[in-house]
Amino acid sequence: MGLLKSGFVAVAGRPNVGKSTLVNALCGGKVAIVSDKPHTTRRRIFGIANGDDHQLVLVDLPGFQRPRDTLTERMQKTVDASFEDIDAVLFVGSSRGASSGSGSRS
Ligand SMILES: Nc1nc2c(ncn2[C@@H]2O[C@H](COP(=O)(O)OP(=O)(O)O)[C@@H](O)[C@H]2O)c(=O)[nH]1
Ligand SMILES: [Mg+2]
Repeated sequence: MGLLKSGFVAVAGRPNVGKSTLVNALCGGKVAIVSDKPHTTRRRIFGIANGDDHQLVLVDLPGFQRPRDTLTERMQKTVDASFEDIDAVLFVGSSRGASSGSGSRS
């Protein structure tokens, strides 16, 4: 058996751009809630994607945002702290024409 490569990958980007959808697709099942409401993912969610020679631990995060109340402040702190323990960042951008997701408020 060959060497198994593994690592933690943070899935980051603005709210509502499809981060949770991507995590579910890569993991082959429903790991994270997908919603057209921004701020559905409020905590880190870990999904595992297995391949023949690799295992990715995908960390689905709340979207980047400018904190405007206690909830969004806590969510942004979760995002900031998550970058300390990971090996790579998978940045997800919106393909809907705007530079940020429709859930962007700032
Ligand atoms: N058109 C389109 N919509 C998508 C795509 N990926 C996700 N969505 C929709 O965008 C919304 C937000 O998705 P979600 O994964 O919850 O975004 P998150 O907030 O970044 O985790 C949902 O209504 C999804 O169905 C995509 O590739 N194309
Ligand atoms: Mg999400």
